[in-house]
Amino acid sequence: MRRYIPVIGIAMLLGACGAKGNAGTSADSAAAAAEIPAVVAGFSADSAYRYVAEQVAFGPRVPNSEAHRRAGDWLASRLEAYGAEVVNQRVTLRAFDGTQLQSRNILGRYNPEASERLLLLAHWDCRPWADQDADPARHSQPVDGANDGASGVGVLLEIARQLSLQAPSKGVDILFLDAEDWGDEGDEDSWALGAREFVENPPVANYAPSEGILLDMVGGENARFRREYFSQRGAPALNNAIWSIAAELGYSDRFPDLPGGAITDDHVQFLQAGIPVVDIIEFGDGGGFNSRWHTSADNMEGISAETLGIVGSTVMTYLRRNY
Ligand code: AHN
Ligand code: ZN
Repeated sequence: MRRYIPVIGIAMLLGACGAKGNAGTSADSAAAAAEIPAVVAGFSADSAYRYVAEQVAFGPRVPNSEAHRRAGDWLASRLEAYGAEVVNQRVTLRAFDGTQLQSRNILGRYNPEASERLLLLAHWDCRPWADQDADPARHSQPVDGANDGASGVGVLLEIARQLSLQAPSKGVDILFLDAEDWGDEGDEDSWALGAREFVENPPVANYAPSEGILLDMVGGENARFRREYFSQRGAPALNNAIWSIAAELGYSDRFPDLPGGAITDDHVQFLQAGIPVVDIIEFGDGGGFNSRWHTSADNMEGISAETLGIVGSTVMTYLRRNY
């Protein structure tokens, strides 16, 4: 657990501000609810769970592997089947250890001409090493990435299916990023290579989403999602709106209004480019990730349809109300 910085002092201050903002927002929406019925967004937790299982069934989606190639084709074909216009960004990226990663960012677009756009994203690659495993013999083996990778993508595939049933009125982009997890614990810049490439060389001309939501490790049993530090600092309005919807839906126990860690993840690349993107990522009471993280136990046994449903319903409700 070395890659988030304990910023408890500052983060607690932000948490206090966030709580104030939230109180105002819930009062406003309670008043509005008396006049217009709240949007109840459709989202199937069981469907999201199946999309996680289907990814895991390919085997570890480690760049340069056959499982990775086949899963990439499957993800693009799913987005197409759900009515998105798909753009593939294929690029060779150099990892910190010199490995050339045959990478593929997969973008699925709804209403591509709309200027107001919500970007939903998750990484789809798997870490090649279970280097947090208690058994050193397993450190050289890849992870299944059921939670770390497949969970966020599974929720987004279900959102794509929902959009095929009811099209959004504005723009929505679903982005599956590659080469997030081939990183070095001691080097912040070695992670999120796919996100860096996408932000620096977008595969779509003049690409400028209004805002975005990153899902990372959103399938753990009984998972808690605290307000991630960079998200709250760089995109407070969006973060407040998401935590407020979660509370409204009755999920305050899973989305506690508490500061989380400062996590180097795909969203940081977007924040640095001035695009407000928040990270919904498990950060528990013990102050860290799921205990299966980067271990051989990050498999389907650790995946909860209930958690996928809580996160999916929260994001889907935000989407339906605003896009
Ligand atoms: C950390 O290692 C703190 N990582 C956030 C990026 C990540 C890795 N997400 C999933 N795996
Ligand atoms: Zn990881």
